[in-house]
Amino acid sequence: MNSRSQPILPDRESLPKDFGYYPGFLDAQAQGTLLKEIRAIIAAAPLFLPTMPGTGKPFSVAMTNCGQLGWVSDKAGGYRYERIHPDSGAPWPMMPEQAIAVWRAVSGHTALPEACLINYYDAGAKLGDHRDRDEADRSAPVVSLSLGDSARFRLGGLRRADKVTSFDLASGDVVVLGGATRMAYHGIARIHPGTSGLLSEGGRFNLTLRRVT
Ligand code: MD3
Ligand code: FE
Repeated sequence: MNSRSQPILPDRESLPKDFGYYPGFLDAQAQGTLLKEIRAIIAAAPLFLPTMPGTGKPFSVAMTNCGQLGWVSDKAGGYRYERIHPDSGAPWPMMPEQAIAVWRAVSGHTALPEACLINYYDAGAKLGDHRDRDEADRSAPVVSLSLGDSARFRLGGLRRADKVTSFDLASGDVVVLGGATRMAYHGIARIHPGTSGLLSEGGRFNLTLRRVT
């Protein structure tokens, strides 16, 4: 997709029943407000590049967190949740009330999120297919909010070999991964540069709200 072509939308019949898909859930004003909150979080807790357990190879996606717990990874310690930023040692900034309001509206879960991972994709960043298995509590859904350039999202099944459905996530879209889809393989194949004017620098933010403990 280039900035002139249309995003790929999912065939809604083919989506798993426990995949919640809310395209355009955040309007332009809500996206702008949330973006300001993200800018303030990054000023206090700068984006960092996690590294792979064992190899130390850096991710192409830059990350930071807000909330009580944040996801981190490095060569020696591997994937895990921590209460503090890996570089500054400071506690993570508070989760924006607006993000918590989205969780309340779509998660169907009474307990509030403990962690909010903020991913930043520049034009060349991608996230290989994986499952989210670093949370002790996998009964709660994961709620994802997209801001900025569209991204080609890949949703597979519980096994790596299962069929993959691909479609674009656009600025303002919210998706909810509950039930069986909570443990499905998924990834971001590519960013579609120039598809949103929200970020002056281009690229895409994704927020994932989670229960961890
Ligand atoms: C499907 N993030 O942070 S969000 C991640 O757009 C992650 O940054 C991607 O995968 C991103 O772990 C995808 C949508 C998402 C999040 C969690 C899922 C889809 C999921 C968990 C299970 C299945
Ligand atoms: Fe994931």
